[in-house]
Amino acid sequence: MKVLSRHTSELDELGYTLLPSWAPAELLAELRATVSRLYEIEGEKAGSEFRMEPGCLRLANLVDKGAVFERVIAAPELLGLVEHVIGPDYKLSSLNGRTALPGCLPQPLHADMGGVTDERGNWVCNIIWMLDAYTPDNGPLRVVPGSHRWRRLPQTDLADLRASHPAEKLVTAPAGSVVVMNAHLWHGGVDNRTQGHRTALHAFYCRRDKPQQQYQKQLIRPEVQATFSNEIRHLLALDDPRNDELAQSTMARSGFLPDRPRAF
Ligand SMILES: O=C(O)CCC(=O)C(=O)O
Repeated sequence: MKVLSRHTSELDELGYTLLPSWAPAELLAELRATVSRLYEIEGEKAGSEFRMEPGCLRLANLVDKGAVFERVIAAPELLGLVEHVIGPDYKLSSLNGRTALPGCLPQPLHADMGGVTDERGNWVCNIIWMLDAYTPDNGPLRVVPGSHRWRRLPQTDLADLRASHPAEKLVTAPAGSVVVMNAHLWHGGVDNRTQGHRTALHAFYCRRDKPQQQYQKQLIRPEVQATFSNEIRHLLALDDPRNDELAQSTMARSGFLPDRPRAF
């Protein structure tokens, strides 16, 4: 898969790369409409298949909830960047939505799944799709460039979530932009100091020898699974006995929210 060398160098050096205004307008509009509809339908239960987060709305298990999300998880250029980070042996770990509500607190800096690189290297990659613009005030992403190579996790003072890391940078960009991130990078959403909502999708991938954050085979309804192409089935590890075994034996992990046993 052909990917731009600027993005691959940024992923190597900084641990993330921004693709400004990347999503076509019609896709962005459909994603925004679908996410709003899901929040309305799911109400207080939104996000409950995985985690709730104070000050935010969340959605989980999105591949089950609209064919439009297949375009998010399987965009060829973006998968080329996932492959650059993790190698060719990757699968989707989860697809979630997250809306930072007015007044929400910053997330602690974290690495996704609480993971550092292992003897085979990187094993997590996250793609953030900005359905709203990320501005300095509405709860954008902060990152600590280069921290994906440090092989340790941030020590966060939970009593002072607003404390900034001396090397952190805010990632801001127009709606429709996409950030591809080596998810060992120290990162987190910051506080939303505006009156507006700020929504993003997180398409999260992991190496195939690691457990999925959300066990897609059990979460996605059989009638939806029946519509998938072979490519999507492979990406979701629906026919992969090793993935079934991994799902039996692990906790559902986020990176900063407490671990809990898998309910599914
Ligand atoms: O919503 C964002 O921009 C970042 C959120 C994040 O890092 C997370 O939920 O792990």
